[in-house]
Amino acid sequence: MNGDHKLDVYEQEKQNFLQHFSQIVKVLTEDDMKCPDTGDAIARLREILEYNAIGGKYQRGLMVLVTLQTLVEPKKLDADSLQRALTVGWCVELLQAFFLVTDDIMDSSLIRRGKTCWYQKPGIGLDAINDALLLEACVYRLLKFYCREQPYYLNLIELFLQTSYQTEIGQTLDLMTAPQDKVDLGRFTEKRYKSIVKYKTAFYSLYLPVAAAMYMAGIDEEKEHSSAKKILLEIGEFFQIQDDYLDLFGDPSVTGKIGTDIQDNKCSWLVVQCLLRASPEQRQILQENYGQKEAEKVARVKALYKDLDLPAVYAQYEEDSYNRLVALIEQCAPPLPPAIFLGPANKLYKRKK
Ligand code: GPP
Ligand code: MG
Ligand code: MG
Ligand code: MG
Repeated sequence: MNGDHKLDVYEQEKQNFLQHFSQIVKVLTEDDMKCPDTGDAIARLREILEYNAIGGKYQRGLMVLVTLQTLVEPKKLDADSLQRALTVGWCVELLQAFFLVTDDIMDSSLIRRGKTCWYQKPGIGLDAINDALLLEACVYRLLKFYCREQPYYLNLIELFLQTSYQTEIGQTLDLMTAPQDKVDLGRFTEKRYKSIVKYKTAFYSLYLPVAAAMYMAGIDEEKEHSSAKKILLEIGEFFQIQDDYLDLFGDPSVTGKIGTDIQDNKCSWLVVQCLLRASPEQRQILQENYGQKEAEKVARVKALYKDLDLPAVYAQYEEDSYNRLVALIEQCAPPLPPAIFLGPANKLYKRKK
């Protein structure tokens, strides 16, 4: 079900996608020549791009390209359209880099994509906030440079702006539900969980890349976008549940990051599931150990999750969720090709990073 036996179009396109990055950097740093007074800043921008946009899985960026190739027959995709699809894919990656640089500050994370988080680098610190703002600005500079003349230009700008707003609202919910030094287990409900992940993750990770490709293919009807959104937000919810599971049970050498959800008092899928199953005594253990940085306390919470068989609960959830998703795609995809949803779904389920 994870597509291992099929030709993986994502893997096939990855080289192509990565090769386009040097052109992206070139376009974004060209002012260097014309405007010598900002040269130092542009040199730093290059460094920010190379450190923070590279090293991930590029799934969101590739999704733009792969979706467009599914929606438009190859002979109608000329070289310029492909360049634009690669660029819009990089815009999604840069928006994500903007989110991650700031998210790591807010979550006090140490490692991202197997490297020190940008704000943790000596001499960077909170200047990383401005660096993140530059990454965001690059999204709109690229859209203008490559897509200004396209009929879908305004749709793309509005999509990126709207998605940023939704993600920031989601991050607000995430942070407000995880106050420092105040563990209130009553906040960690399934309902609150679903709202957080829909906004902080699902819009930007799934709907944004597919919707961008739909607009580029000339599909701009509300009806098609709302069915796509329905399916993609479902995949997005699963994607964050997986992220929460891997935060604690993933292998950092594979995920490239070290989990912080227990320490940060986060409304993680694991704590919500734990509360649904905990006895009063177990709830008390959670109350005493959650949301604190001491390693023994984190280990105590992890042991409790294992006592409650949460890894098995997760495996069962993954299976059920995939089956529900396939049914939803059958029901809601037409007239859009189901492949634009099955591709991302098959790429994400059973992932380990
Ligand atoms: C994932 O949360 C959500 C984001 C990275 C969006 C952040 C949004 C901002 C507006 C900054 P996470 O903290 O679980 O991700 P990770 O596990 O990768 O740190
Ligand atoms: Mg984080
Ligand atoms: Mg976070
Ligand atoms: Mg996480």
